Amino acid sequence: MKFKKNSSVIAIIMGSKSDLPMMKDCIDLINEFDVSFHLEIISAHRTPERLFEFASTAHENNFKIIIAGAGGAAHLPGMCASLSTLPVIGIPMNTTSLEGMDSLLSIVQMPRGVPVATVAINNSFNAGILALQILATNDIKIANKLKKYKDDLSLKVKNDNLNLNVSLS
Ligand code: RP5
Repeated sequence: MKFKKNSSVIAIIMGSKSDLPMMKDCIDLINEFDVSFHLEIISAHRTPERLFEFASTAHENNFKIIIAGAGGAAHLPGMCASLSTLPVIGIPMNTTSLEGMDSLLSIVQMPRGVPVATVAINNSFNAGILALQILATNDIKIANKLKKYKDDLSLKVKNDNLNLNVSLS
């Protein structure tokens, strides 16, 4: 598959269609921030040739960041990090009887020199936030939106405290 250069800033990939429900928070967030993305199922074990093609051309296809969700043996994010110089954010999926611990350890325990920025199990939302924060270092529009998002988080805690007092009285 060939991409139109400059068409997508973030590549969001996942190991299986069964990962899609867990990836939705990330996809919705990036949509909300109006950042273009490419979405694809790429399996490290079932479509290794496609993984190689995608990751080894991701930089020349002008992607800035790869977000990769995978469960079980979860080799997808790590192999992307091996094949590309782009920052890779890995999302461990809870898709097996080990409840995502297998994916977490597989994704986070990368060898020296080949990091994958790993978020919590199933926390694709944080993968989206981290990707946007990386882009915001060079994009004032995204930086301003993120500032507002953080301010809203803070405001929510303040309001929760006000409501705590109300519910105690
Ligand atoms: C991984 O195996 C996928 O990322 C998925 O989380 C898990 C199960 O995949 P399916 O058997 O549901 O396709 O490669």
